[in-house]
Amino acid sequence: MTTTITITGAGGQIGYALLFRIAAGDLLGPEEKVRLRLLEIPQGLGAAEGAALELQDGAFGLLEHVEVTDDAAVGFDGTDLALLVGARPRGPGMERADLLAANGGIFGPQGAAIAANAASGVRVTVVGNPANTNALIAAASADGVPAERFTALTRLDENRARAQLAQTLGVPVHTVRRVPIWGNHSATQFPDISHATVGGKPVGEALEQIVGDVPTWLDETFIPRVAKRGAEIIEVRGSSSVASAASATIDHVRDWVQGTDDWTSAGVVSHGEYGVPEGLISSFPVRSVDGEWQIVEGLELSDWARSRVDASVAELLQERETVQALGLL
Ligand code: NAX
Repeated sequence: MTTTITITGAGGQIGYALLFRIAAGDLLGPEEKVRLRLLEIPQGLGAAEGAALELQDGAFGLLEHVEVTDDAAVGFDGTDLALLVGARPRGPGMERADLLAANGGIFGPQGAAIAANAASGVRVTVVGNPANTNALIAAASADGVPAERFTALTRLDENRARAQLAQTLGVPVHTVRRVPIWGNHSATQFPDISHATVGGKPVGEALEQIVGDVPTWLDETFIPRVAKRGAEIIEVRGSSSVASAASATIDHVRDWVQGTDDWTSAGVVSHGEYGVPEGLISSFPVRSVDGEWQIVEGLELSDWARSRVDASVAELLQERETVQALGLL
């Protein structure tokens, strides 16, 4: 079988890191052939075309076809998986409302183009920031496509949180499970360790032995470190997260398509779960079952955790109000 995958912003950094992982079979496994559509704006076409030449030179057995375009109708034609990476970055002096407006001008038309051209079972993953609200705008513009097919990437935040916890505990990262991100992919996000396990056991006691006062450690060390990891990478590397963001995108889409054996995190549409207002695209603990994300329900939230979730959801609501006032919803 062959899957058609569209990557917007394919001429950018994350796009470049994603393309070769996908062509190598990291997303859909060693049996599934892929057809890639690289959608760019005119200024980015050269970089995307160069990447396409390199893909050719990679001689990937699974790569059936690569097409580079700046026409959304062509870019999303028959697509099964749309990875919306290209976005308008925040410029100097740009207010948050300006940023939301500029991105609304990208994600609204892309949502409409997906509805008009993509395969009927299309799954959309928004990476470009502000990812949750961009996904909301795209979903609202995609008449006839269920909102459940539009998701925002928060897996990088979860991977960062699991890695920090593993490092603190001195255990391999794969043994750390159930560290969901709640809310917005922003500084207000809430990486939640209340249900986390290490090797199948709750982390509580082991963590207390190492860090002492766990609540203080969460407030002062863990949560700020995870939420500000992007800034830390920029400071150390001199450039934003690229390969880790591409890797998290692969994790998200692979799990969505192939299923999960435990919880993970994704920005998905709320139907009112945990009191998150209906229609918002918020990060939740999720499982993927039969190709669909399901929110893990019934988890206890302490008053402290509740206030953290509420603060991030309040930010999402504010973003929704701003884009509504701009006429983008
Ligand atoms: P780059 O600036 O390297 O690449 C962006 C590319 O998008 C450029 O080639 C540009 O020409 C293209 N583009 C812009 N508007 C477009 C449009 N309307 N249609 C198609 N292509 C368009 O940025 P990069 O480092 O690749 O980051 C991409 C996005 O990911 C940014 O918005 C960034 O903030 C976001 N991130 C999101 C993360 C997440 O966890 N959700 C983490 C990583 C990253 O920060």
